[in-house]
Amino acid sequence: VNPGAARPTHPLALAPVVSPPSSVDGFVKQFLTNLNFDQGVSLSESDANDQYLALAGTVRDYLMARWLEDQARQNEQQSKTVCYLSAEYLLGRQLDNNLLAARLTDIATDALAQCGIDINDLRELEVEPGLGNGGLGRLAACFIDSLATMSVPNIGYGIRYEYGIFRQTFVDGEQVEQPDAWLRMGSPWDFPHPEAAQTISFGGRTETYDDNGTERTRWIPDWSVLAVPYNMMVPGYHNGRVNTLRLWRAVATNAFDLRIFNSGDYEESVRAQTFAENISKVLYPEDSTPQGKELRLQQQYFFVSASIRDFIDTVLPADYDLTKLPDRVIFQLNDTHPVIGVPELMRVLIDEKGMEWDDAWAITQQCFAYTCHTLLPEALEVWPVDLLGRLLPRHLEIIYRINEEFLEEVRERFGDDMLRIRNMSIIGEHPYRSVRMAYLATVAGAKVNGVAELHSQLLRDKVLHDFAEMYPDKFTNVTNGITPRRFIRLANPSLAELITEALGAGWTIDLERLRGLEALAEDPEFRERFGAVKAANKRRLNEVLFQRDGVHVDETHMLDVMVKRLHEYKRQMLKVLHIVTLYDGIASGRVAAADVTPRTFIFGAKAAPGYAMAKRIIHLINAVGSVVNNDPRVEGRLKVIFPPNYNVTLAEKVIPAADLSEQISLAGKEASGTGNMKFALNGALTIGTDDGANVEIRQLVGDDNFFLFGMTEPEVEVLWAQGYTPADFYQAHAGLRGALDLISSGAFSEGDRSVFEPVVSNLLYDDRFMVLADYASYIAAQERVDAAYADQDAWTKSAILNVARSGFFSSDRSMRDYIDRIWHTPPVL
Ligand code: BZD
Repeated sequence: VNPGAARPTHPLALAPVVSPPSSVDGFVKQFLTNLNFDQGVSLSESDANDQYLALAGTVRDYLMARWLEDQARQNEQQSKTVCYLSAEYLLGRQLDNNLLAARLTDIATDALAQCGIDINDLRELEVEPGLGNGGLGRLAACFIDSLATMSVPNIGYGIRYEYGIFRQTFVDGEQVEQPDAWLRMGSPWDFPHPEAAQTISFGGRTETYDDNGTERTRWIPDWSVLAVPYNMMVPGYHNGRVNTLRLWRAVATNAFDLRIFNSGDYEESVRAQTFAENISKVLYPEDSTPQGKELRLQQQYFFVSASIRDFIDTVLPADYDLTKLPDRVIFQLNDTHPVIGVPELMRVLIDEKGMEWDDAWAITQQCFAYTCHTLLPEALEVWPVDLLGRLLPRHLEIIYRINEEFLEEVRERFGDDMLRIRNMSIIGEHPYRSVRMAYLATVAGAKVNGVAELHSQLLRDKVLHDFAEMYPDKFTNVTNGITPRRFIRLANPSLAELITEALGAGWTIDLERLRGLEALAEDPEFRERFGAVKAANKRRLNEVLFQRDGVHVDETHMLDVMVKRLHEYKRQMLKVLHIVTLYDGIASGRVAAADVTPRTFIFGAKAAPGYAMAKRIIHLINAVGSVVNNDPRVEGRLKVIFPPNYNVTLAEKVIPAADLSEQISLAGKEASGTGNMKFALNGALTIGTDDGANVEIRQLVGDDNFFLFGMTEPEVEVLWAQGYTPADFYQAHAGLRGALDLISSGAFSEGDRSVFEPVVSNLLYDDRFMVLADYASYIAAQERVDAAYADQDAWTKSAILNVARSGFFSSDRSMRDYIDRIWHTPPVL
């Protein structure tokens, strides 16, 4: 709104925004307009990237009217909004998703064909925004898709990293990281709004002052940056709804320029600019061990402060009574990364809005809820008090006071139990003074949830035990989910069509309807068609991988897939030991190649660049692959494929082709997993431990349709308590000995025994994640897999039952659970 401008009088200026006509002609016209006027080229002169950008712009134009309307309507209705605070959104490609949501896929395809363009050629140009590491970031993307589809008011807040997750390449089998310059060819899906920028401050000191007789505190920061919002559309599926994802980019303030100008040092001024803009430069690629780096804390505060103030200053009306803030917003904390928002909201309410501490705290406690995504103690984020106090001195003071009052409450409740107080304190003392962000989130949040039943139980019993005792009602579970739009409709169109034919439309937004497929599992004709879909998906994968990496997938093989971040707790090593065991059997002559079930093993995994053991395991997988794939004795019956740079785009091709889903983490370590759900919903059978959401998958699909192996979480605890000696398991199992000895011998490293020695000795003498303890059980389960796969018809029946019984894992259901148990945010229709 331009307050200085005269009221418009032209009738068009008063009319609502008009969408282009939903017809091929309408689309062609809009596309050409964009090509000419936005890209500045004629059709005949345009290249594919021009066409892609114009196509994206056209899709955007169709969504625009609803986007603008929905924002206005939400403000009018004063609805409660879910502000999802997440440092990561692993979105995947946008074009197809947005075409699907807006029912434009066929129109766009025909329209482009009439312009002489094959839309498939343009699809391939899109670089996915990889603004996340893995499960946590992908979950955020699924959730905002579901909220839009359910017409629930939501703003996703995050960071617009200039470089997302690194591009992985292999050089001689070893991971080499390349920067992900995803913005290089333009970013047609987002809109910068520099006029809505927020100034975010850092450093400096605090002081108290007298405010008409009351002592108040103010923060005198040292430096600041601008947070510029970039808005992305989040269209709901076939409901016309368009929500917003608002990602912040750091830009230097004028103050920076001024300082430089005054100092007369031009180079210094440019450096200062770079310093400010570094904040949103790159996604940290560590997904489990927080690095405690100052820049990371700057990123966190940067986006959280910008988001909270954006909501208060620009989404709420100017005169809004902030004591009613909990009626209008819930800030959902996606892990601890945004938890600095807690003292930030306190600071805004007290220092800027003049509220009293107790009132501000009562409000804050209703405005936040916290989702925990881990069980690994080393993954729990802590910030050194020194660092936090230097960067955010006022926030540290506020955290101290929250802690004081909290510990007073603990004393009132449990008495002067020093051990308990030390254990529950938000401030840890060892090995250095630090702020425990998970504890701060737990104390401040209205609710705390884990991401699968088992995980939530372990949070209550172990990780946050004392807190659960103190606040039993705070703790709840919401099992993760995945969006069926992207991971069935888009990723597996042949299956989607078969399902629609069988059950009618409607299942895409009501996934429990897949139950209707149960009866069809008994129908031989349906089984045959289902099997044909799987085979076609294997052929499609073969084409993709041949194009991409020059490798072939044999469609007669069982496709055995393990795709996820590389981490020792996820136990890719167990999979390697299985492959080496099979290979050893053939190479030693003990097993005839002809007796081995033909299998292709597909891996996809990025290792954090600083995680040496994970990188060695990647090297080993590639090394085993090049030996196994080239040994004539294997007769092509075993094949290992490891396409580099596993990402959402590749997942969409790999998962629908899989027969077997590997979910083999050590019990009690994988909070939930979400890949496991995608596989089950695409008709793969799972081989898995009793961990994370595997537990719930198995309960739903039934034991007959799931290959369970390994210790349970309590059994893991018992073995640890007894004192675990992995070498005993090595001694006890000839197959395991054979596999480890073969790796040690240099068979996969051209005779150089030193290359994989650290991997083997780590397993023999440490083995934190008990790979050796579960080996025998895993191999036995794989033998059951082989036996089951021999009966293709029975296998297909199981696969159908997996699909039919996994509707629970729709992220629409997750959203309903969050709404019922935590948010209480009705849809706005
Ligand atoms: O979150 C994952 C868990 O490991 C999975 O079990 C779970 O299914 C998903 C979704 O709940 N956690 C992550 O992906 N964590 C990160 O990516 C991460 C990123 C930065 C810092 C710490 C963790």
